[in-house]
Amino acid sequence: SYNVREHSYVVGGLGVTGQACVRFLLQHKATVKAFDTRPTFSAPENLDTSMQAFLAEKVTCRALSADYFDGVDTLVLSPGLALDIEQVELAKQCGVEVIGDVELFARLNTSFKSDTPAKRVVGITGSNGKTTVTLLVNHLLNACGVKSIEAGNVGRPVLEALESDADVVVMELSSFQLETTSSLVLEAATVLNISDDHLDRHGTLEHYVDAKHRIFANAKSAVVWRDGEFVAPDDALNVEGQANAQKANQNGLLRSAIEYGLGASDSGFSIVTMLDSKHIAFNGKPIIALSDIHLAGMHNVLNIMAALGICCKLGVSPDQAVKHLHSFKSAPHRCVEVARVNSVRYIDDSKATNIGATIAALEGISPTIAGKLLLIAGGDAKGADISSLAPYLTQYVSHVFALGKDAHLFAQSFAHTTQVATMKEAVKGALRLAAPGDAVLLSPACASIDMFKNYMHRGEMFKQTVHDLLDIKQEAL
Ligand code: UMA
Ligand code: ADP
Repeated sequence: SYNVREHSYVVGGLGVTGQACVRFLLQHKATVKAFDTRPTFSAPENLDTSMQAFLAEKVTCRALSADYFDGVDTLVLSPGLALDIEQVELAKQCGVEVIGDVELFARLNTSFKSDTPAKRVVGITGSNGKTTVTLLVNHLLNACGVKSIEAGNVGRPVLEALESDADVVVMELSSFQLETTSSLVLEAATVLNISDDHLDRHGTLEHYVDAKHRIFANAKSAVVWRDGEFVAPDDALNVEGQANAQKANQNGLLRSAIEYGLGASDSGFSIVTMLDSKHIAFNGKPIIALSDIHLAGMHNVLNIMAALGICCKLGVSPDQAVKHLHSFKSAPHRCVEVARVNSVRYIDDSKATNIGATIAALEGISPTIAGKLLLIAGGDAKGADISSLAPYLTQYVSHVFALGKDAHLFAQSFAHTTQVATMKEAVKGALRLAAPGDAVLLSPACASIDMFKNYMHRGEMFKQTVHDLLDIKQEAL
């Protein structure tokens, strides 16, 4: 069994993950010190005294000395830090094992408390929809009487979930977290979809798909989008992926998979038409009408199917789970209407930080509006090929207001583009063109960090600017 007291740790990076790791390791009396690569790193406020003492004494923000890893056996690396930075190179040269907090969770989950059984864990990854599906699974399970908690990329560090009293952990896993994970046992795993994202860090699509497919390595079952590319355990791109696929097959992963899609099928989830209305069906039997679903867009129908499939693998039947869909509130900044004035809708989809998400928003929203679609986009494209958006812009969008570092890429891809310097300029420009029936959509296809603190900040700035320019009083909402 794995005991943290028998190891000596370095925690790399002191964001949400790093702080949770330090707190956990200190509490369980492990030997630990930490580094952060930001010279400007400053300790957050309201820390307990042991954390304050730790931060004062045991944190290095300068270059690491050659003997820094002497006596250390494990580096727990934050997902925001890449595996090829010099600190990690040094650790490897010193024979130190590099893992992430999810791997630490995996090792501890089997042996953490002798009196409580290991938590059952399900894992959700993909380019888009992870948070939605994670929150939805968690909601449905709790509504059906299974004590579960959401954790991982969704925001709660996984070690906090380990110490919670939940029986099930619904884990959102980013490709960065999966890169440093090798022994996580999952009751069910899914790669929702794959589109260009984070290629600035993973280099190629092969590496990105590879990282995502690590989710299947120790999974007992898979939930698979029938029409998706690179989402099935045996649909990998290169040798490492193929080896994983073979291992997965030996584990019976494919045989036990639940498939889903928007076409017809007798097994898994599908769409059937009954009395002129479309329904989600499970094993051929209708379970809910699409008209009874309040989450906008067909991409959300896929998300719901994936969530129902995962619940199913934890013993909650789709019939039972589907009754609680209506009480699910989607997370903010994901295709949320923030104002409607003179029959113009203002929609915040700031969470669309890659091309796939923006395409889903365009396809999902355009059938629901009578007039034109005015798009505010741009930011840091993270190395993605913005020109691949061009056909969708041509089909759905009448004008783009492009912001940020990579605004020029939009201008190069789509003739009806105005490059703007601020959110205010973007909203003003859209207001000038908007007529009744139109929608103004913020769905950037890019990260926000070049101009905003994060995507939440960008979404709030959009809403605030819309409200200011339209003179909407907060109380009136
Ligand atoms: N950083 C440094 N030096 C350091 C440590 C961090 O420069 O020594 C920078 C990183 O480059 C990054 C930022 O600080 O820009 C945060 O990195 P981090 O590893 O400290 O991140 P955490 O605060 O620990 O948050 C992480 C996830 N963030 C990332 O993977 C970048 C959070 O996902 C997650 O909620 C949290 O762990 C809990 O598990 C956020 C995210 O943006 C929402 N994820 C990306 C995405 O969804 O696209 C992958
Ligand atoms: P993630 O956690 O993977 O970033 P979110 O659920 O936060 O996913 O959604 C991010 C963005 O992707 C939102 O703009 C949302 O509208 C869009 N989106 C959600 N589900 C899907 C899907 N299945 N396919 C494509 N885009 C999606």
